[in-house]
Amino acid sequence: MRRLSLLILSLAAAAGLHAADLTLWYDHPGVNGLDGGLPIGNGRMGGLILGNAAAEDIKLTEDSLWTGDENPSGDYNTMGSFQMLGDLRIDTQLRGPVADYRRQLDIAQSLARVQFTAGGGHFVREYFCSHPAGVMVIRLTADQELNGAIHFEDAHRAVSTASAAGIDCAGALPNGLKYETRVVAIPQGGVVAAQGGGLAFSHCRGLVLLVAAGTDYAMNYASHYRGADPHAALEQALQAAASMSFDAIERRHIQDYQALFNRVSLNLGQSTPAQLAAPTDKRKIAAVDTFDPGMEALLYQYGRYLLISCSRPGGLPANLQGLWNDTNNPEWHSDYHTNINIEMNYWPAETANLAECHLPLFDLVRSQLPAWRIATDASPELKTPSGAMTTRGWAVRTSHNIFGGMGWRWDKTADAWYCQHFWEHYAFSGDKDFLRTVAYPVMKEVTQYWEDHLKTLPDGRLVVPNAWSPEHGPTEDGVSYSQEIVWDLFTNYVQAAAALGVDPGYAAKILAMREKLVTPKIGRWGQLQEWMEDIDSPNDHHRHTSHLFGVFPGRQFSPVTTPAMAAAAKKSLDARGPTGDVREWSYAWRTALYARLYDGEDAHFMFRQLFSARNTCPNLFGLHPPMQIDGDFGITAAVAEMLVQSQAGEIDLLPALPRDWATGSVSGLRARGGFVIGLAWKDGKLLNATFRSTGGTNCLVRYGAQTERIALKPGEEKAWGFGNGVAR
Ligand code: FUC
Repeated sequence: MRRLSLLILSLAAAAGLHAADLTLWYDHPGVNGLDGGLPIGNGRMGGLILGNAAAEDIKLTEDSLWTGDENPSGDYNTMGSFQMLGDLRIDTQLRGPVADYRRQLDIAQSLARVQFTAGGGHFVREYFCSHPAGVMVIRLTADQELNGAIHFEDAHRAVSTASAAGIDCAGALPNGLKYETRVVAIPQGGVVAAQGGGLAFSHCRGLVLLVAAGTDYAMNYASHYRGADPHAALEQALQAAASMSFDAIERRHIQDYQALFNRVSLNLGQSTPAQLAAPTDKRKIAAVDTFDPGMEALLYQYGRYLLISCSRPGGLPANLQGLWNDTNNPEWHSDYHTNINIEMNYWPAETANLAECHLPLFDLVRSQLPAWRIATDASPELKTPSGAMTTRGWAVRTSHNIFGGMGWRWDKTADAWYCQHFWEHYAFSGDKDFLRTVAYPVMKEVTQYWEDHLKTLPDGRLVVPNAWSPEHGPTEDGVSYSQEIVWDLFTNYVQAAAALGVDPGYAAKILAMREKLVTPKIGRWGQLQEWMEDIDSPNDHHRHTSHLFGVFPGRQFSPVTTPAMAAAAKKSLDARGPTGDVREWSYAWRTALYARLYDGEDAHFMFRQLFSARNTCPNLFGLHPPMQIDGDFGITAAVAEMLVQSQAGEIDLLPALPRDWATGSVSGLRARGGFVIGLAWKDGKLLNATFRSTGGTNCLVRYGAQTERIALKPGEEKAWGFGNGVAR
């Protein structure tokens, strides 16, 4: 690679962000909450904006509003469920029919907006949910007087009271969880008065609403997952917000949001004027078959927008619906589903430069461990191969809540899958404090669990006993999904111990055990076997691709290190195909798998399926019902895998660039080892690359057959140029 003395091309400029490409917009209100509402959130509190002109109805949520408890039975029916907080209704008296309607979500700024004309007047509504202020803010403005009413309808029938200070609604769920919602209305001109549990506003030039909500949930087993009554915190947040101007709260919100969002830009080319002119719901359908570069970049960035909006330090992690809900009986309880879904939610966190957003997952898992240990120790299903009850470590079922409660079948190796996330957070950042104090204790405990629970076959090899390849096939020893996850755990554990310079003897023992793990075989039709016996069918189009964990998100197999296994994985993946029992998250996983197998065309094909009406709603959420948000996050992770990979001890540039993405640029993608990467390419050839060290000092860079070792000082940035471009 030739070093450029001058960085000719500024990657940020090359990215040429077009505001139109970062806006979802519609010419009509949303029909239902989850599939039509535009999601806003500040990590803890969420809203779905339907945008009806005369009668706005915002579906409000708070991430800790859950029924359920520790659920010792493990019965899925009694585990509890994520709830809806309530409906915030804004009724406006409009004269005449509505015209020139537009509803939009600008993900470059995290602002939603509805505008229309009616009765000769022009009306605008702005909505955002501020993380620093801890409140949702809504502003109504018009070029004529605003008159109407505001009501909050609690989803659990708690009664609202109203006074000049606003609406207050406090209640408790059957599990004793206390919650409260408050709405403050600040008129510009005109008056606001209490009326029938709500507020009436009249003769206003504008109206600002501040909404705050909270519960007494605490992520702490010792306090039975209960903490302070929410009232005081709500009062404080509302008073602070009310003392600021709308513009000042909005400015602070945008700054806070953009500090995360602006870290990554992606440009895959220019959409046509016709594509840009189409509303998002129509545009996305067309994008299945006709390449729409702006729409593809939008879907990538939407995953980042959603993660910033629903997973902020101090709050709970993204659940099966992120942070959004429109019912008290969501599908699958809107739970934390361990056999793909919650992990997929966090696949983009590191590569998409949102590492802080990963933290709620670690907080929740650690807070559940005392309860999970008790349940694990008590379960006869989790005896060791010698018949003893568990004494070290923990396991987790397929579903869990936020109170230490779990439901459905044990997902035997999900404990080790969770450990992968703790490890990855370190692998990208090199943060030894995090590794020492947070990740390593969790990883070591789960390693000990597997030290105790692996079964020795007569030939001395080790298997996970009685496991299930998620939701597919028999329950038996040595299924590839579980073998690969334990391989991943042991590999990461050994590296973690070495990085910290601790437990060398134990790490050596674990490394020796890893070498004895049964690894997947190549079967009769050349496939990577899902089970120890060669029973995979080439006609099986199951939605899960669990046996390919070792390709992605694992790192056991790759075209460079294990070409035969990579070829077998490709056979399996091709056979699973794009049709049959395939869901939006399945396409995201398949996209990432093809990317890891250096197959940009198939990756891109799978990616585009997410635009189809069969897979996503008009608001680009996973299809409803059952609504799941995992695919939105999974696809963001998969796009990064198409552009930069770093799992194999080297940084691989443009490993799976599809033909349609011939010319483009990206900046801000993170790579393991402590690097931030920017790339620009043209006609399928790399033009230049920048590497910024965030702690990393040395890495091997691959571009096709070429490799080069680069050295950087922490904080240093270097650029390489390639003239007219170099082919991979
Ligand atoms: C996965 C799927 C299920 C369901 C669940 C929430 O485990 O296999 O079908 O979508 O997620």
